Amino acid sequence: MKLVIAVVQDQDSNNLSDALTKADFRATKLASTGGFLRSGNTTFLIGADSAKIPQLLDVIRENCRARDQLVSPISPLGGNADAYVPYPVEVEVGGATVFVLPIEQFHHF
Ligand code: 2BA
Repeated sequence: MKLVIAVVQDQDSNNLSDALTKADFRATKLASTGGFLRSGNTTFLIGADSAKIPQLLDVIRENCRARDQLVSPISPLGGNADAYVPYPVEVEVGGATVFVLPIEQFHHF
């Protein structure tokens, strides 16, 4: 068994929830915040049989798409202004950031 942790954009989280339920995967959704953009995203915890991980990755891939997002830089209060970029910068936020971890034990009481 594996634990899959998937960080996805909020816009994709409902579609992904529906698709996971349809494909018979069980998941927990957590509200999270990206460390770089400091805006909301959604983290899914999904426990699944090792043999079903390729299918699970397909479901995530099919329901999460990359988007460009503008980042407004924070002005350097008292810091070094030399490297400060005063205009918004566009970054591509991925479809999904996925970690697959081994599970030592699983209990469901
Ligand atoms: P954020 O940290 O808000 O990052 C949003 C997007 O900003 C990233 O998209 C990436 O394109 C860009 N970015 C992040 N850090 C950067 C940096 N130091 N310099 C330049 N650009 C940077 P994604 O890579 O698709 O990541 C989407 C979200 O997935 C992240 O939101 C974060 O919440 C999570 N994430 C990504 N990599 C992670 C990791 N190694 N560990 C934990 N969470 C991660």
